Amino acid sequence: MNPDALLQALRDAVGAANVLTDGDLGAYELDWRRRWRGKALAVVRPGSTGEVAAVVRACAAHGTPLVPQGGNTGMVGGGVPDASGRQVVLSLQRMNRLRRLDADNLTLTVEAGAVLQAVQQMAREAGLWFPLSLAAEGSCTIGGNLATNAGGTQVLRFGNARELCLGLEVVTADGDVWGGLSGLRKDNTGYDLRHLMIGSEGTLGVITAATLKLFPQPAATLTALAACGSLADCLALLRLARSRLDAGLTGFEVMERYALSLVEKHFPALPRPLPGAPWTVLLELADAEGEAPARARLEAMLGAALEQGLVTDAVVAESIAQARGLWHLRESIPLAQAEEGLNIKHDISLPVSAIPAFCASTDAALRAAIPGVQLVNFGHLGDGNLHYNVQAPAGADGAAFLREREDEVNRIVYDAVAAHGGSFSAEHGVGQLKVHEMAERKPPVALAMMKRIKQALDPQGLFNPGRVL
Ligand code: FAD
Ligand code: 2HG
Ligand code: ZN
Repeated sequence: MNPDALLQALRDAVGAANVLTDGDLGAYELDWRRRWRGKALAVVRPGSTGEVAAVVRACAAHGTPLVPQGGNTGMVGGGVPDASGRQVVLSLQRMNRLRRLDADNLTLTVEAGAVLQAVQQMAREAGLWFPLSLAAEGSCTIGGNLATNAGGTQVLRFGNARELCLGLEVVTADGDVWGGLSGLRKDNTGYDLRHLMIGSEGTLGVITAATLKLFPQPAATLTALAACGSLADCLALLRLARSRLDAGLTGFEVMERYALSLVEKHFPALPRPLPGAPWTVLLELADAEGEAPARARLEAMLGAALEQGLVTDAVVAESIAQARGLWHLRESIPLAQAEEGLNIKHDISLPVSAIPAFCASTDAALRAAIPGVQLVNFGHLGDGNLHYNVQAPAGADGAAFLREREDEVNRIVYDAVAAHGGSFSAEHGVGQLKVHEMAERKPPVALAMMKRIKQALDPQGLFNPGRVL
């Protein structure tokens, strides 16, 4: 590689002002959790698909790897460069335009760097709804959401980002543009390249635009908080909510007491209804019938749960502001953890029925191995997805704990996940965090097929090397 010649080719491709090499590149080089700090040769900010293709061709000609990056909110270190100083960060942030909104087709076509919240707003302005929602929505991009197949809080009803995408535009490792921006709901013409790209974490191509599914806005959305004595009771409440609210149930989140105590510690101004419960459930109901019947159904369901002893107390938000406050509590957990310091993250999925037994035995195994260990357990119970994060004993340094105990803790947690038929990555992806788990725990035949796909689509290893596989 001749760095000067490459930098000149990149300047020719996107204009000198959009090739950053000097000054503080920290925002592009350090991940959201502050766990991985890399060093980029340059950060390139193309403004169009043609410019992305030109950047890819320039990097290919110089044998220089590219790391696609959206909002840099990923949890697994997939969007930051390594420490070599030889990788180029390809930031999609300037590509954030709305291309087309087709209200009859219920689709929205948008560039990959559009921030998720802006995409939601574009849909809302047309009287429609894009339901993908997660706490990072103010800064994550739709390209990053699709590259990681993000989950979030509405998966129960609408599925992961994958289910919300009908078409993609992608720049390939040859610098070609695949124009797959279909708004079709049916198209069985060979292999589904869209689904291959979604969840590939920037290792197979650069997503430059997407056609997304929209939905009618619900007539009413209601949010409730319920206090439960145990995880088994949360599960019984989920069963009841599903049977009484059916497809209206859009969110079912759980938070263990310690997770909420971190929010209380770091954000003491947030109102905290139902304090002290061992487990707190956040439920959301989106209903086409309207506010009054929806409220009646939700209150009747919670009343039945109280009678059956599944919940000890519950509140239904009376206003949009109150509902936002309840969600704010839940969405502050990742931020409160970040304030507390590094912990050992596990984004796991299990059959929902296996979750209480998994937690009982794994909590006990961890407490036996590490006296005083603290568990930050919360997540999307309705999807069988827990954020089962392991934090150092009180007073111990988080970074040192991570360094010294991560392998041991991961073995305990991931062996238990496997024994219960679960997955070591539910929604955050593999990135650089779980490459070891992929090699060790993914079936060899699946790994071999993935490696062949990677080799076929990116023979030079240009896109995000060392990530995922
Ligand atoms: P980045 O972090 O920039 O990149 C993520 C990965 O995608 C990298 O491997 C990168 O190379 C690749 N990539 C990015 N853009 C492109 C592109 N255009 N083409 C090809 N590859 C690309 N995740 C969930 O699933 N559910 C949650 O509930 C959730 N909550 C979160 C809450 C907080 C507070 C935070 C900080 C993160 C949360 N996340 C969650 C993780 C993260 O927000 C998501 O993974 C998000 O989808 C990443 O989007 P991004 O634009 O920030 O991607
Ligand atoms: C969430 O659901 C995110 O809030 C973050 O996926 C999870 O902080 C985490 O471990
Ligand atoms: Zn999550």
